Amino acid sequence: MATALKNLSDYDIHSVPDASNMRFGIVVAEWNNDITEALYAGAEKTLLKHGAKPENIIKRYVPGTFELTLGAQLMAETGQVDAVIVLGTVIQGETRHFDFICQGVTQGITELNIKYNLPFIFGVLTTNNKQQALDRAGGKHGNKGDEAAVTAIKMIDFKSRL
Ligand code: DLZ
Repeated sequence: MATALKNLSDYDIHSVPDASNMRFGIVVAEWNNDITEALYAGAEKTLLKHGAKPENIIKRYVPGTFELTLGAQLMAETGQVDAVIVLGTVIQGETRHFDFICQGVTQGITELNIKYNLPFIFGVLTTNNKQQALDRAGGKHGNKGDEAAVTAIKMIDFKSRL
């Protein structure tokens, strides 16, 4: 998503289905937790805005973004959710660790989408610095958590209509 052109929190409210009967699992990485909590706040607020019931939103933590894949798989295997949202923030450091984490989680979440009959939504920020992450976690470019929540609702609805 080209955030320079699009605010992550802007969407057509009328295009989002009612979420009152949907169940969501949200897996949050503890690394950069000030940012990932802001992503969660955005996602939760957006789900509730579209009718999701608080008791149908399950939140769990994993240590870092690299662990989001297994966390999401374990969440899916509970059978208690219709979609899993993963929220993480990877900030470029001095080593290539950034590349390996980003590659690992991207591939991992992609594989889960294919392996399970369930939407896994990629709410992971991958930025050059902390300010870019803050800008996308409720700052001037909106909140990636909002975008992830809307995508989860739309994908559950998509599946239910097939
Ligand atoms: C080790 C590491 C580093 C350097 N940076 C981040 C980061 O920016 N964001 C994040 O979510 N996690 C980071 N981690 C932790 C890894 O995701 C993972 O938890 C560890 O490598 C242990 O598997």
